[in-house]
Amino acid sequence: MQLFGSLTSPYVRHCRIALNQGERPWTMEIADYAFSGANSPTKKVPFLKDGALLLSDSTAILAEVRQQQGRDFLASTRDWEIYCTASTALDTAINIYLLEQNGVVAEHVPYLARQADRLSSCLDYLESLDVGFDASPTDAQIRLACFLGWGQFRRRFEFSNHISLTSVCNKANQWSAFTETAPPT
Ligand SMILES: N[C@@H](CCC(=O)N[C@@H](CS)C(=O)NCC(=O)O)C(=O)O
Repeated sequence: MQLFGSLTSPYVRHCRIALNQGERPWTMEIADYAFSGANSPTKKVPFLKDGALLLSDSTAILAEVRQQQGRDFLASTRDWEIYCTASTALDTAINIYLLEQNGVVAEHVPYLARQADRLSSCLDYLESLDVGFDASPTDAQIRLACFLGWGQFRRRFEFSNHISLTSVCNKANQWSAFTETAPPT
């Protein structure tokens, strides 16, 4: 089983955590922009190859990995809501980041102002859900921690005034499966 991606991607990080929790051997293959563009239909990372099987989105990868492990992926509607909201916030933050790297300034584009608003309202909403971070965290909690960790790593957004989100981050940073997959500094 081969996971293709970068060591800085929060989606790849979530998949690495899940794969490390299982027994099956797997390898991490570093894929740059050009490689993912040529080898994945989504032109994104992560993607996974397992024999003839190709999975090109972290959610499909996680569903498959958890099924192979005999574990729940997202066991409740509340878990889905947390996972999807954290993923939307992450997509939004990364979209703004990549556009800025390409010279697009958010204030000059109305849709990007909406994206910035979306990121802010998702942070407030996730705070209100009081998600927590268990000793054996759910994939909803892991996704939220990967999102917040990426925001801190890239200094893309601030949530120190969000008590519940700060607590998720602090607890995740005491979990070895999370710290072992931290982006390289
Ligand atoms: N929905 C995808 C999102 C993956 C994603 O956005 N990956 C970023 C890296 S963190 C990427 O490869 N972006 C390249 C691009 O947008 O061209 C998933 O969950 O796997």
